[in-house]
Amino acid sequence: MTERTLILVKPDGVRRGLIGSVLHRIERKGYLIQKLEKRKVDEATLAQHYAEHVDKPFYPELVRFMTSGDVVAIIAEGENVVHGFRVMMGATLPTDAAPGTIRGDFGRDWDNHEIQNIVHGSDAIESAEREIAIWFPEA
Ligand code: IDP
Ligand code: MG
Repeated sequence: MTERTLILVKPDGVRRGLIGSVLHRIERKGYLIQKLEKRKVDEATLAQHYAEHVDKPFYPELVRFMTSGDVVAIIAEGENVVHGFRVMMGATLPTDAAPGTIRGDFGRDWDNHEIQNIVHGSDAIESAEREIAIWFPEA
């Protein structure tokens, strides 16, 4: 089976009208968009998705940010798409993210404790399958 990854356009990306820009980059890279849905995420789903971060000091801010508006959940498909999308995404901190990456081109620091970095992408094949089961149980 071809590799799949879970991508989220986070609430800042949706609010700023960047859904199309993110989709365009996924498609022009040659990856296939297999599933796509705009929705709100509740705290229980987020706790599953960010299981590795629930005990971190920044988690409350992360919840506030991720529940502040709609997100777009995407399954993208292609050879090496998990690593490939991480490369396209750029570093976690938008100010550090290289120009040419999604976070580097569209992100910046803002005057609060949130890291508003436009997108999420699974960090390994196992995380991708775990996250896909959370967001798209039928897939
Ligand atoms: P990643 O999204 O690049 O994989 P992670 O370290 O896994 O980065 O963190 C997940 C998400 O949690 C980040 O994308 C960011 O939105 C948020 N986050 C990470 N560290 C902090 C922090 O120190 N303060 C606020 N939010 C953070
Ligand atoms: Mg991560």
